[in-house]
Amino acid sequence: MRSELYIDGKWTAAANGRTFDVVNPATEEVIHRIAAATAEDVDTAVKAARRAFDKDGWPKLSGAQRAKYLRAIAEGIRARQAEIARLESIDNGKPFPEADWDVADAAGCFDFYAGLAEQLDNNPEEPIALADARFTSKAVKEPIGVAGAIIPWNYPLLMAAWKVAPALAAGCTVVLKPAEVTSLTALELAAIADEIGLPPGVLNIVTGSGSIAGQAIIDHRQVDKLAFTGSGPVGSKIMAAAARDIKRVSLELGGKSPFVVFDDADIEEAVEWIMFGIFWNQGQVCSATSRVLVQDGIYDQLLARLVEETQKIRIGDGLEAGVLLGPLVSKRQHEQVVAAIKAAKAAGATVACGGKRPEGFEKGYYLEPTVLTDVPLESDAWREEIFGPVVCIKPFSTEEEAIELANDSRFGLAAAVMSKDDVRAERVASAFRAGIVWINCSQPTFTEAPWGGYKESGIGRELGRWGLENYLETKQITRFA
Ligand code: TAP
Repeated sequence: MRSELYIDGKWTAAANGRTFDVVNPATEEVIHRIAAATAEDVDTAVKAARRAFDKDGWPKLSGAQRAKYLRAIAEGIRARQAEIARLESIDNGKPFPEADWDVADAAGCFDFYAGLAEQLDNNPEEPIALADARFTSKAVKEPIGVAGAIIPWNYPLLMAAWKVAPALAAGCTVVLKPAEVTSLTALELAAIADEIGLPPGVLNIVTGSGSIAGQAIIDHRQVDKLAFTGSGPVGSKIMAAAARDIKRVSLELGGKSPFVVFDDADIEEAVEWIMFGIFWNQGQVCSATSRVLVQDGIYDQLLARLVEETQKIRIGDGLEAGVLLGPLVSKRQHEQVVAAIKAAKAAGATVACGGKRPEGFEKGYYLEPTVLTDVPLESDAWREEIFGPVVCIKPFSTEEEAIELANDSRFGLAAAVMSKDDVRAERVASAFRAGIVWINCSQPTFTEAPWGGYKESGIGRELGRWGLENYLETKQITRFA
């Protein structure tokens, strides 16, 4: 396990020598200590990234040359997939098979953006037809510069890949801050970048707190672009900081995504997707379909099956074979989710199952998967992101009512609909005010497809070619005669 900052191609302690503890959420034990970056460390990292961009020539490499580095990183991740997945599981709590999946996905993300980096060479400029024939014009794409990336704890390595891969493919250099509670695998990414010979300064990883290291990144004048995934309040702070010197910003924030199930749906299939949509990763997923709306013809039967299946979920340490639900990521997150369930009950909701620490688990941040009914429409449980294994389920009668309830949210990250009637499913999909819509499923995520939200769920799109655009400027070059 690495414990130092990775700045300018070197491993280094924090300027003031401070460290923070890494806690395994399954056991509550301190398993490691990591350097806590200061503003001075962030400044050193940004200056290294600046030099790598302005002087050392990273953006001047061809896309094909950068692609070689990205593919080598992907290979490096794959070569240690099981080891990295194990670290992810003991750091975040997620079951090992989920962590293993994430690590493979992160490698795939580097491969995908290697392909897009190569394509930049094929289309270096776009001719523009002008009405005035005395001029000729073209548009070219150029990297923005130094990107500051700040990521959350729910998909530690994958979120790093979603930021670093497109940024490096575009020709940007990066200073990345992982979440304090899950920094281990970002440091492994730095180790891999180092091993494959990524030039110094191109990727810098500064571990530490949001209020010190994160704030220093967003405040730094020499950072050109901020890419953030996390909570709405921090997203707002980032936009405000970016406004001062007009940094480019992309934000992927929270959600309270609806899942509308019509009464022609297969109940068993619906139950499976509902559970996947809220219990995967302990429900700590920005796009989790946490508000389930079920047409009244099948509501009672579906609820009974959902409760029955939810109670069968095997809870335990993520490294234990067969475990489907690990602990929540931290003590703080556990307390917040328990408080949200308590508040839901006080507001009138009924706990159909779960809602408490499972029996036999004295240690670890465990929580039973929870189904809430009778949740008042105006309550926080219905409106605010809980970010835990807690689903609210409600009946509806008509398609219009379902759409109105689904869209009645300040968020708009994702939405799902299930029906055997394809025309209806497409109609509802187009009525949803959300950036990602799933028909007859929930949560599948593809590196090739755009990811991001409407309304307060964020700005900009990650993944696919849209993810690359996040790190590119467009320049117009016009010639007279
Ligand atoms: P945030 O505070 O938003 O943390 C996300 C990242 O931002 C972390 O790396 C964090 O660092 C950093 N950060 C915090 N304050 C910052 C600042 N002033 N300047 C720059 N960076 C800063 O999320 P959280 O506290 O971990 O979780 C709170 C809630 O956010 C959760 O309950 C959940 O509802 C939501 N959340 C949403 C998502 C997604 S994917 N939408 C992901 C995680 C959490 P530190 O963690 O090191 O302080």
